Amino acid sequence: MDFINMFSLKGKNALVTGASYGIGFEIAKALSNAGATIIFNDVIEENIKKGLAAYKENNINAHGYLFDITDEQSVKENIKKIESDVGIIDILVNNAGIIQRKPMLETTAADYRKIIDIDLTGQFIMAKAVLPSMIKKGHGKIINICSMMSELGRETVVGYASAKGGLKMLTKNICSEFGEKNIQCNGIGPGYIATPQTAPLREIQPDGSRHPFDQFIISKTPAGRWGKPDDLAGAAIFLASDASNFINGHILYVDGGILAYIGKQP
Ligand code: NAP
Ligand code: GCO
Repeated sequence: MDFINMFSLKGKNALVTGASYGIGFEIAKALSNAGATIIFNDVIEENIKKGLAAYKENNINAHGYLFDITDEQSVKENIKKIESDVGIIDILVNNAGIIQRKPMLETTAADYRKIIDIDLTGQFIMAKAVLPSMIKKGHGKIINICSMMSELGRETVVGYASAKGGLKMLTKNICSEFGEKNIQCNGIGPGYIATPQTAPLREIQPDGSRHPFDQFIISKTPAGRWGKPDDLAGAAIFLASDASNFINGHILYVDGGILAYIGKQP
């Protein structure tokens, strides 16, 4: 196989969760550029419409579905529908997720459960729903969107860090259980990426200065900048393609070097 074909996703169906905008949208665009047919979901109908229009603007004929990744029954029904409307899913990107920033002592068990549900249990439910057809077809790629918080802790994100740490292990466990079936499950661990999720951390202060967290992230990132959603495109295409067929259970950090660095010296 020549090296370009190795990265080609022609003839593959890719489902990216929570991909009306943000990181999911950019990953879906990248997979489409590599030849895949794009399917995405969202929990808000209005966002599906906006997502479909945004894909169209980029000349992508995407298929949008309204369902919540935490609702096992609805996930099963929608995967069945996608398989009959579009075909078997060759690539699942578990991208949908939320964050809550609160000190641990103010975080209720209900807050914590909600984050674990959306950022970890939902990914299990999605993987479980697509695996039977992948097994039958004899191949499959699952990419879990992990985080710096799969490796590092920080104040105010206890539920998120617990979920993203768990997602790293869900990745390794799916690899362990289904590697023999020619299914690869890997993760992408984005650094700090400029999206609506991180907008509050970059808000300009009333005196016109940059948010202290914004400055902190720049000083912690050897690249000296926030990531852009399209910085994740190469990693996504690689892990979705045949080029990564013997890579399994790996988390590929795309973080401008954060995890390698102690931070700028004073
Ligand atoms: P975002 O801008 O907040 O987008 C998240 C998407 O997930 C939205 O489309 C959202 O839909 C969807 N979603 C939320 N709950 C859902 C559910 N129950 N079922 C289906 N869809 C749901 O976030 P992002 O920054 O692009 O992040 C995407 C992923 O990357 C997340 O897993 C996040 O944790 C991870 N990540 C982000 C960063 C970063 O710096 N931004 C870094 C590392 C990892 P609605 O808005 O319509 O509800
Ligand atoms: C936060 C951020 C992070 C990032 C990302 C880092 O409040 O610390 O939102 O958690 O979004 O996951 O990789």
